[in-house]
Amino acid sequence: GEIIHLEDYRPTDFVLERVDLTFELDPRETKVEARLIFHRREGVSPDAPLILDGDELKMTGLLFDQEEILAANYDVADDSLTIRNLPATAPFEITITTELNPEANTKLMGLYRTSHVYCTQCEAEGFRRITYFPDRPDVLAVYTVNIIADKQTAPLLLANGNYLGGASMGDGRHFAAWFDPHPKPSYLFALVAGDLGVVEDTFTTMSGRDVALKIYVEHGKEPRAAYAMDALKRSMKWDEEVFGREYDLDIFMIVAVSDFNMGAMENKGLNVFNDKYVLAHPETATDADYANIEAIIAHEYFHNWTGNRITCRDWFQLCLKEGLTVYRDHEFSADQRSRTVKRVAEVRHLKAEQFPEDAGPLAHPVRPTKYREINNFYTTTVYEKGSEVTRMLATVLGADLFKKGMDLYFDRHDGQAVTIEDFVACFAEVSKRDMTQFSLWYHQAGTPLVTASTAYDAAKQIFTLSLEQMVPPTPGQSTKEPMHIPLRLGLLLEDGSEAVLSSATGAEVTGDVIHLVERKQTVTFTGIVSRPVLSLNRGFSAPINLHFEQTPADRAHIARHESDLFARWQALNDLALPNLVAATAIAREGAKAECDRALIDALLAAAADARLEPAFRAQALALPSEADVAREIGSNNNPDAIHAGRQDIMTAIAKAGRDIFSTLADEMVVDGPFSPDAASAGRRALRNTALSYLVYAENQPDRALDAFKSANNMTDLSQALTILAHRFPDDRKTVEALSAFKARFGDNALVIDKWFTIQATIPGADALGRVRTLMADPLFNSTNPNRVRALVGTFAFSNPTGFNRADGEGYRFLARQILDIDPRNPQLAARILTSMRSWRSLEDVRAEHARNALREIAAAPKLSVDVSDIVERMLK
Ligand code: HT7
Ligand code: ZN
Repeated sequence: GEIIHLEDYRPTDFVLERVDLTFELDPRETKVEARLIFHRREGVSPDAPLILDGDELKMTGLLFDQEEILAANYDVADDSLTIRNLPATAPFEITITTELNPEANTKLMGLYRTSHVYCTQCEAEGFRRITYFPDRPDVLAVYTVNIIADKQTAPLLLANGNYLGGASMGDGRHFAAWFDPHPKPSYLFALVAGDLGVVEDTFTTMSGRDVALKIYVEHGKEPRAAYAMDALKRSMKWDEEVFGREYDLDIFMIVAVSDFNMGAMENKGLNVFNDKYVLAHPETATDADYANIEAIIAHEYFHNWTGNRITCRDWFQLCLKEGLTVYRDHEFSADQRSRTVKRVAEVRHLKAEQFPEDAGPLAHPVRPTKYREINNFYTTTVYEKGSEVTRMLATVLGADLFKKGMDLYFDRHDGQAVTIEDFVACFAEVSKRDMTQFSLWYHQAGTPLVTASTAYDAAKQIFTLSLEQMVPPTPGQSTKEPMHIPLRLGLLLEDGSEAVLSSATGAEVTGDVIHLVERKQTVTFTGIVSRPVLSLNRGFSAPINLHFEQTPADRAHIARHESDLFARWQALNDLALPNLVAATAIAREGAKAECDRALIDALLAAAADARLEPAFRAQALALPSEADVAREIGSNNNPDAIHAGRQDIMTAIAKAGRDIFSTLADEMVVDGPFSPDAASAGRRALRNTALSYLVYAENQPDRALDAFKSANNMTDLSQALTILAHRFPDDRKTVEALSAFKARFGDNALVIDKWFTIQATIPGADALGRVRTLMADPLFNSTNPNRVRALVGTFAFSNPTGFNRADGEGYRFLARQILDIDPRNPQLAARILTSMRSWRSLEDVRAEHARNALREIAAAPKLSVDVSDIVERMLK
């Protein structure tokens, strides 16, 4: 695992023209023949050898133009194949035969087996585990794929592109041939074979072409794919309407598999999904599951244009496809559901996941310049911050120019493998703006801190806003340049109206956006008739930390009167955080915390405001999480104190709002058959939030138990069980509810994952014992990534008090788990290990234990590059 640098990029010496693959599938002895047609790139030395990538390959044949190659003319190693003395100009064919053992492939990269289905995962560097190949995204070729397999066990043979034909072979086997006319990089290759059920539909594109849509799932689960199919059709329509993008093959297929390292994969015409993001039924899927399915189906579909038609020149450009595609799926969900509620959820997620990454040892730019293991760069920085940067591009340019820039990008770069610079150049060109400073968002890591202060001169009717930005140092980047930070704002006047911002000096102001471009900038607004309340960073227009001392009264004013509803949520959040921080300090002293009346009043006003949609009210009532509080405190953290303080505040709000919550619990009952639509989901969310507060107020389990017994959908059922388990873990009623749930859903792995997760997140020092017991449960399976994430992953990521036990046992447990998982599935091990990314912000005793656990991992023999890369960066 040596370090790869962006500056070392150069194109390949040989151009790949065509790829012909033949797979003879067998669970343990699969034969792959790859026929590759190359020619030497113009200007490349005639001595230059052809060097192909490989990974754990066994080669059984090698031909040059169908003739055997002299041993002197090639070198084969585990990770590369070098062929010398190749033609100077003429095209030539290399035929490589390899033998694979799909069943033994536990890394889930390359060709593997999952529940008797053959499937592939090639991003980022999995194709080299199938055959020797120039396995990099800037090598685009047209593929023909022949698949031969046992007809009985693999009646279904799928690959990218359009179906050419197939037939029986007389020996119990059959074959199918596929042709993908769109040149693609190897990471988008896919093959699936097995015995699956299918849901079929069609979509007529905007130019009138019919596209066959197929979703393949385990037999018997077809009805559970109906929602995914609906989401797919809506995605296809939306991409036509909003981005003008039409689908480009005769068929679009999705296959759901139960062993998968990530959410899903956008292989050309043949997406492969973690079944968690396809299968849904009211009795087994929560509203959050439905929303995730919709978002991920859309995300992978949108990749067809942002990722597949236009792909990345190299893996440093990963955000070119991921950040942009996340932005597109966010916009899709915002259009399909409630824009404000979606934005709140996005910002919550960004702050919970990306901000800690950007503030810790794993911080890296959205467009990194070096990596040891590319799998470790599928990060929330590349994805979510990458999406925010795209959003800012739209904010800086305005909707029309952003659209023009996107159109130019699609037009100019279709069929190419390009860079972030190519992307940004399209927007510079259409807007005639110099985007150099803006591009720092791609290159400088760290969350900028913006400090704001204000002054109002009533006599002159002048309002001054002073802004200062600071980008904190991050690994490898000690000093930073000032960034271009687009801040949307509103000046709310006493009478509830808003000041017009047209007369600003000291900064460029377009509409309600201030462009902060200097380290320090003072903006003056004239004609402001009364002291305004400043609402800054509306809609979270920039992914920054904002430091602005604002009175609780002003925050409450925003929470009540802002026309931007996101800003109202933000104000409630800003009101709550200081209370939670203060409560932590008090809890640390062993005392009980009080809650400010201003916070209680503002929260309850939002809760009772029938003009606000229920989903928004639920978000308003959801206090910042314990992790949010830890981030706000920043250092010397004691998770037990944070937890205790937050419980006190929750209880205070619950007691004060008892009547309101009781009314909401009655009012928000959703009648009629279950529907996953956003409005119904919002009512369920508000009702369950109200229930949770009522249980805090009452401090006894009966209400949650009733909800558990009367629930007729998975959202209500799992929420009730969560309340019971988290608040009364040892109560007999909880124990009974947990075993009733297990008995009812024991045959549904995705639901049992919820059962694991609910118990893995029960707060307190006993959590570890519970997790250990659950690992011994027959329903647990340490080779299935979903199971491991549901139990071990959520314990480490989402149980702050349980995982960060003062005696360090949580960290020692995780270290052992990482070392156990790593040899089987390094990607999974490395990802779960990132749960320790904020270890330095803990108080000394805990940090010391965490460091020791990390050192134990680092010292282990035979670590994967994945894990060693993460652990070394975390200890640096
Ligand atoms: N582009 C896909 C990334 C992905 C992946 C990466 C590494 C290892 C396994 C993987 N499975 C999927 C998913 C996406 O962003 O759409
Ligand atoms: Zn993606």
